[in-house]
Amino acid sequence: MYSSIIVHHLNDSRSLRVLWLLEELEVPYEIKLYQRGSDLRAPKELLDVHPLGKAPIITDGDITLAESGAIIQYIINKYGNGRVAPPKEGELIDLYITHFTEGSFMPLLVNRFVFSMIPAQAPFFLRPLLRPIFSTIDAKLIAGPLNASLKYVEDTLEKSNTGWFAGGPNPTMADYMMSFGLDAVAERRPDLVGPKTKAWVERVHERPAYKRATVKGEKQN
Ligand SMILES: N[C@@H](CCC(=O)N[C@@H](CS)C(=O)NCC(=O)O)C(=O)O
Repeated sequence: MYSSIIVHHLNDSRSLRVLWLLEELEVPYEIKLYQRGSDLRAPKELLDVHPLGKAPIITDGDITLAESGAIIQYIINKYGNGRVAPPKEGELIDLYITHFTEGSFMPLLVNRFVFSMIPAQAPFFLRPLLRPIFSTIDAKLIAGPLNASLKYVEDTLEKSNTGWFAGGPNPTMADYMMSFGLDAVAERRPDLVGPKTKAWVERVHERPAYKRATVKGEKQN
C-alpha cells in the first residue's frame, strides 16, 4: 500500500512537523538528515533535492514536494484515512490556522531572529550602533503583531473543548503546522505565551509519536 516516503530533514527545523505526523499515522518512512552549517543555513545538498533547498522536502515514489503545509496536507490526504480530519465545526479554524502558520506567524519569528542576527554578526565596532537600531525596528514591526498573534492563538485554544485547535479529540493539520513555532516561542520567551498555549505545547510533547519523531530526527544518517 505504501511507497517509501523519504523525509529530507534538517536538524532543528520545521520538518519535525512532518516526522510527527508520519509517526502519528504510523506510515513507514525514511529520514535523510541534513545538518545546518555554522551560519545556520541548510547544506547545499538540499538543493539537489529541490531548487529552493529548504526543509522539509519529501520524496514519495516519483513525487518531490516542498513546503511543510503542502507536505502535511498531501500526507493527510493520501495516508490519513480520515484520522486527522477536524470535527465539522472545527473545519474553518483548522484551515485558517494552517495557513496563518506560514503566512503570518512564522514570518514574525523569522524576522525577529534575523533582526537579532544582523547586529550579532556585524563587525564588533558596529554592534553598539546596530543593536539599538534593530531593537527599535523589532519593537515597531514585530512586537505588536507577534503579541496580537499569540493572544489570538491563546483565545482560540481557550475556546477549544479538547485543547487542540480544531476542538477534536486528536491533533489536526493546524496542530501539526503550529508545532515548531509555538514550541520555540514557549521555550525561548515563556513570558509571551498564555496558559492554554503552554498546555498545548506540553500536550504535544507528551504524545508518544512526537517523542519518537524528535528522537528519530536527531539521529545521524
Ligand atoms: N515556508 C517553508 C519554509 C521553509 C524553511 O525556511 N525551512 C528552513 C528550516 S525551518 C530552512 O530550510 N532553513 C535553512 C535555510 O534557509 O538555509 C515551509 O514551511 O516549508
